[in-house]
Amino acid sequence: MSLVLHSHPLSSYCWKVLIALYENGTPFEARMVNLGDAQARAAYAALWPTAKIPLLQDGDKIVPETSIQI
Ligand SMILES: N[C@@H](CCC(=O)N[C@@H](CS)C(=O)NCC(=O)O)C(=O)O
Repeated sequence: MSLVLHSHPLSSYCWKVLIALYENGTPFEARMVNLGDAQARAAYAALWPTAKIPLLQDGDKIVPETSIQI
């Protein structure tokens, strides 16, 4: 199953994880999260209650916190 990175292009925390994924050549699907949109934020908070980005998803497994993701 492929990795999904929930992120936003303007978030430097997301860049931190992207750098590691690109450096390792790890395949992933990028999904943009728009935390400024109430509906999108609520949908994302259902996945991860703190609604912080980025979030790495590996099937049913959710990995928060950039240092852990790397
Ligand atoms: N300690 C977290 C920090 C993540 C974080 O603060 N992300 C910011 C974006 S750069 C965020 O989600 N801000 C939205 C909010 O706090 O509502 C990590 O390393 O993943």
